Amino acid sequence: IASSFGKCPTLSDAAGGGTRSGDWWPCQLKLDVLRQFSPQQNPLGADFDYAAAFATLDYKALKADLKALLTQSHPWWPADFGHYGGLFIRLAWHSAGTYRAMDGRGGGGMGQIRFSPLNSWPDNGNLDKARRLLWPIKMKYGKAISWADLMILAGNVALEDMGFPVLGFGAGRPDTWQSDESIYWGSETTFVPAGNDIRYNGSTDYVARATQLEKPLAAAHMGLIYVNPAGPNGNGDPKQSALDIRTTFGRMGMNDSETVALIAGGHAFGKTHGAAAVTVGPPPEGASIEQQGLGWANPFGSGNAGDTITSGLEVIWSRTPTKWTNDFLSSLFRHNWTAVKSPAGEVQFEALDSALEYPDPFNKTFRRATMLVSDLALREDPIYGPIAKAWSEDFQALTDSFAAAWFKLTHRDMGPVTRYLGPEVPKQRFIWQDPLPTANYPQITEADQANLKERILAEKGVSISSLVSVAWGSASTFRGGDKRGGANGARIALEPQVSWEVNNPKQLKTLLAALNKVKQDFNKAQKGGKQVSLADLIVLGGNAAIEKAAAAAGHKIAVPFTAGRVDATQADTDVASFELLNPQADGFRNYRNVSGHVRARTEALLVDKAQQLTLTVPEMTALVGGMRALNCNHDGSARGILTARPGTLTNDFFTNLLDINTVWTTEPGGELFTGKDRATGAKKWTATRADLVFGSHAELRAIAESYAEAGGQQKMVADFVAAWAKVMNLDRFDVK
Ligand code: HEB
Repeated sequence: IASSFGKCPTLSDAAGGGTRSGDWWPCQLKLDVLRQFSPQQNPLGADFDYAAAFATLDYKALKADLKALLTQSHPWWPADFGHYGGLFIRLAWHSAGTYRAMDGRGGGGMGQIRFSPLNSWPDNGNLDKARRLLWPIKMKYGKAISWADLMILAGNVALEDMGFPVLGFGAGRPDTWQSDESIYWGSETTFVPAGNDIRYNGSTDYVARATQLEKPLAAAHMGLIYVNPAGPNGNGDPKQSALDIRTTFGRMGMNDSETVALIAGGHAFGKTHGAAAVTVGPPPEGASIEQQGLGWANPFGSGNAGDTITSGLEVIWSRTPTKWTNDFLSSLFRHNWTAVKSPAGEVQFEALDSALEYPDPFNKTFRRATMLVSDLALREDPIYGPIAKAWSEDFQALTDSFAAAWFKLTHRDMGPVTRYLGPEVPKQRFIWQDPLPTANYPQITEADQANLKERILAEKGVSISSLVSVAWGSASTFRGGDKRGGANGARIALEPQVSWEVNNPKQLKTLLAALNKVKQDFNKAQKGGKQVSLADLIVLGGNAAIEKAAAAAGHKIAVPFTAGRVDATQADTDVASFELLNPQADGFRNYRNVSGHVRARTEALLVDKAQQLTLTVPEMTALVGGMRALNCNHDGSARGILTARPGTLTNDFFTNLLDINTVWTTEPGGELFTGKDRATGAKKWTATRADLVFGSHAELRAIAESYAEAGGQQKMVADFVAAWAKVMNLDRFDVK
């Protein structure tokens, strides 16, 4: 693959063919990630409201249809053991399992497994068949159920039908209609198992490297959901497999017992497929047109049923592969295991001491017990071992742990519980949901808001730039990937955010003290029980400052505000998990953590942050211009503050950046720049890459021009305010 990598053998002179801009200049800053999922691309319409469509769904009927499908074996893809349960659990798990806690991207929340590269990852082999089996049901219920929800629900119904007590199901995953190109899946140009693992810097020291997996990746190889089932690079070593499992499951936010629960729970069902040493056809994305989106055509025997080749491993874990029992774990500890080869030649384990009592899926014969190398990891690892052993003798404990871990796995990327839909949302709240209290008191009125804004601006030690910086710091932790973060909860006043360098803790604490005073005074004075939260005051303070700064530039504007935010408690805030929201860089506040990410360029990190904030290219541009005008650098530095009147909402950043009379030179390191007067050589400005990119990148410069030219000032203020209000409300899933 490597020599032809990136090249299509069929030349095209149509529809985007030929040598493109990105081929000539592959290092160009890529803005495309900010142009994804535009409403115009949604065939259901720009105004499609999934929650409203879901409300019309006959949920019971849908579940009954899914249940019936499980045991209706279709001859084109017959069900193992007469039950598709294992296949659908694997579909749900592989949908959700790409989630990475570090950047919140991946996961099942957008139905991305339908698109490349995921639809064609080697690890997702034959899940195309699982989706085709679901198609008649999707077709029947139409837009009332998204693919993203349907794939997870199918796993849940499969578990229920096989006797497992799931905790519940929250729907609410609207579909996307294209591949999400914002996700960094790694830099390798080959899929597992041929990987030259760039993510491990090429290291084959499987002990040392396990903890050094490139961030934010959560898979051991390109093309895998987590780890190679046959051990690191297929080396057959269960103990080393455990190290990879710990790192990768840890990267998705699972601890040791959650990890054991997930693997032991999942592999209680179904089987693996490696009937013969035959190479299957290309995956869906590389398959020929007449295959209609199916891939991995299997030339062996019937090509399906007992002749199926998926992973190339041939394992039956349990004597009861279609029932929830403890047979997987009890078998794991009951038997002695010997390394053998699957019919396809892959390393796996077999219990030579086992009776022939593990059922063949089709021919009514029985086999000996078998396990994957990665399953043996649960027995041989010194931490997993005791957990798994205890559960092998305590079925209830395994059941409870798997139920909780499965619910977390499948809902982790959905954000606040206010996004969950449907009749099966569990009442129980979990710390990983970043819980918020409910506001059961009357909200502040518009008159209150006006008074509060005046009060805030009158506080001692409060400045325009501190108000705007703190409101930005509060709201801009939001990540579109998993909908975590945001201004609601005022977690910027709690650990760890209150101590983050990017938040300028000293300035932050001063401002929080002032806002808390305003909060107390207001709430004490209320007779009708009305209250204001710190979270609302932080946003209101930012808005007040922007209105004042716009007025100073001659613009009378009102920044939209929606009250109703609440204040979280420290006890409801998982510090380690929130630390993952600490930005590597925040170009909007000219911040870059130099000890953090080493490879990405500063301007790429700005675009990455803008993508998390679901911004368009013009929104990102207007926000940077405005934040510079408002003097909002995290450290109060003058970098990129290209204005003689900082704290006034002007378009000065753009007019001065585009001024031909300034000549820019690089400081050593390539991160900082000095702007001098072309004629006199006098030093005028300093700036970072997150500033100068708006003059150097042709498309960004084009937008910068639109803010610098005649009428640009007006436009800049309007666009800044709209984008600002959008960011402040990114997490307000509680508001219709
Ligand atoms: Fe699994 C299957 C691996 C985890 C669930 N897996 C499977 C297979 C393999 C695996 C290789 C086979 C495929 C074929 O077909 O061939 N896993 C694995 C690994 C891991 C896992 C390596 C990590 C360690 N799983 C898991 C989890 C879950 C699961 C976590 C859930 C929860 N799986 C599963 C199922 C199945 C599988 C259910 C079966 C499917 C059927 O039956 O089809």
